[in-house]
Amino acid sequence: MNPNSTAATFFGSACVALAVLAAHVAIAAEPQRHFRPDAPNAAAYTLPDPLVSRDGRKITTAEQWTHVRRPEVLELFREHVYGRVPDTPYRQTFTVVNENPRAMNGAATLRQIAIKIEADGGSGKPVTIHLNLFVPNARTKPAPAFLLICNRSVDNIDPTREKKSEFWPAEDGIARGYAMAAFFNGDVAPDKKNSHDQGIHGLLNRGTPAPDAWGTLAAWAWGASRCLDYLQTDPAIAKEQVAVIGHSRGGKTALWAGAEDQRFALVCSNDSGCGGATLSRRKTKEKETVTVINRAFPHWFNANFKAYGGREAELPVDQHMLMALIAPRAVAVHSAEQDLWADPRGEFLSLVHARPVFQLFGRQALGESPQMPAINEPLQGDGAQYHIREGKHNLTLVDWTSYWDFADRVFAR
Ligand code: GTR
Repeated sequence: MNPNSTAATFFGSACVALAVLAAHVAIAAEPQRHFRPDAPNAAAYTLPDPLVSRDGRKITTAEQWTHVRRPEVLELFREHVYGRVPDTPYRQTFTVVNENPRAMNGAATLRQIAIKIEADGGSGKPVTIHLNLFVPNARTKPAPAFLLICNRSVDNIDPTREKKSEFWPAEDGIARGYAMAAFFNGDVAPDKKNSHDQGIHGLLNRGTPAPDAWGTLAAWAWGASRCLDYLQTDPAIAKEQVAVIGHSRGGKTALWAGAEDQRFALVCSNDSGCGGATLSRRKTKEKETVTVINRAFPHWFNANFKAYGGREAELPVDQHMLMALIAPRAVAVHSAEQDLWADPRGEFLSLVHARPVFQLFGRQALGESPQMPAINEPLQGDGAQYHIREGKHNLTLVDWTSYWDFADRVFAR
């Protein structure tokens, strides 16, 4: 038996079976909801136990998790999935290029910040991340903030607010008392194959990338951390209360950013699917697989990850361990009913199976043997939230509202 698999995983499978059964019962009572909680052909699988170290030791305390197992799991994800950030030294400057204290009819202050990254020694093309930030003017203390990793066009994060989109409903966030920050992922690295000589890869990579060198998701996550570097210097922002949020490929990125950078207090994944919230080992005929994602988007992950298409059982990690890396901070996983490509149930189960790690910190995550909630009824737990919205693959105001509701609780507002 794989030393990373334990009896706990059989218990886990039993929970899965129970949860599946329970969810089917719920659906039978609500035939108008056409969501199928589980694809009928999900094959059996066994997850690695987050609480057994590589040398077979059982992890029983928060301290052991923090000092032994967490660094090990983080390294496993770097080595086998997302890749390692190079240690090339760089310099970073923040320039406020535009400021408007009366934005949004006086409701907010807009700051546009150019975050310029240069390699030490000055070689290579500098990278500039354009951070847009609205801070609520009606506040008595520094505001908690949401940082969106925008993987759609820059129109979605328009600082002039001539164009508005649900993808970044900045006015609504301001009305809720949250600072709203966003950057375009393409500022950090282009979303295209064979781009290891471009963007931040071009600036910081030295020589041919190693099999464990950072992929594009890791580069975007690194960019989110540079935005957080700025946010932590801005006196209008509560620096211990910054959430990172992303949709789809941006959601995968948000989760990895939250794993790599423990300064993010809340991590919000939206429809992140394969390589994000959903379990790689869980297979259904509708969902994206490791083989498919590596073929379509080889640049997102490191070269080592390519070996795991069709061999997911050999991965030393699965995505519940990515959720676990966020503990004891808060994580919200959102899915959409029709987005079977992202595998809502697999996204839910990742959170369920991360619970033992949250429990080391006295947090209950989604609670004991939780059932997948009904459509549009967020399941708010202790340090974790799961929400499945009706509709398609998208980031909508319904999602944002639920993230803000959860953040109100996390930040005790
Ligand atoms: C899809 C991809 C998904 C998801 C999505 C997106 O084509 O297969 O993994 O990331 O793109 O980012 O919108």
